[in-house]
Amino acid sequence: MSADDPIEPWSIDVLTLFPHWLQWLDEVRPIRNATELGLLALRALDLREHSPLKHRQVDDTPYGGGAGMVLRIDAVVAAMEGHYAQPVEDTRAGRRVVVLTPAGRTFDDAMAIRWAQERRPTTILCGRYEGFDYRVHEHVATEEVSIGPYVLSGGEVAAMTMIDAVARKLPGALGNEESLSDETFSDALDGGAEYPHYTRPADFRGWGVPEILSSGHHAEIQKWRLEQSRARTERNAASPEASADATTS
Ligand code: 6GU
Repeated sequence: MSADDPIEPWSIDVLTLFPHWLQWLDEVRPIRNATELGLLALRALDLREHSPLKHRQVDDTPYGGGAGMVLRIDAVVAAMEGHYAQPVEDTRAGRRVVVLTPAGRTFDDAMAIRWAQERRPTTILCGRYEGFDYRVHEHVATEEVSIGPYVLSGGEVAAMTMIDAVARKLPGALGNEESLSDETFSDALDGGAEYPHYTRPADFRGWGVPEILSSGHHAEIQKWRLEQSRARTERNAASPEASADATTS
């Protein structure tokens, strides 16, 4: 396949009890660009829609007792088979099926880059309550992913976070491709923090702009930016107290 061959849009489906929450994504500029360029096809699918149970029930009390409710395996499989019109095994063989959980592997920039390169059709399962019956992880999902070391009330915000991060990696999603190569985590900055940016006015309430930026010495400016990036990376890797001190001085 040559680079000029038309490519299928990358399909990302989010299975959730609250499909309308995902509407936020439609207004995010890089995601809109990727969609309009035919690179991305996003859908929010209703987890309740195909429930075989009375009142479209999807959750139940946990075996073994304990607090909260657990999302049922039969409801999840019914939703998957209803939406994809094929056995869940076939969907699992053809798509990346991500179950969102704070106990999963932490999503990072390297993962975003890999996903955006592979463009493997993806389904993201959003849990609520105590999460999914573990058979969803064992027999439906291909991987467990978290967005960081804290617990959210559900997976929807995590799904939107990940989709935002991957969509902006697609070619043409950002107006200006340079913004990708020089941003935080990029190789150009050794994986570190982005350098600070300033714009007019040059003086605001006595708060100035580093003089070097108006010097016109491009090599010097590059050097300054790299130094700033390194210092900022170190500062924010240190204790929260040290970071707060450095940014509020
Ligand atoms: Cl993916 N889900 C939930 N519920 N909490 C999280 C998370 C995911 N990632 C970090 N915290």
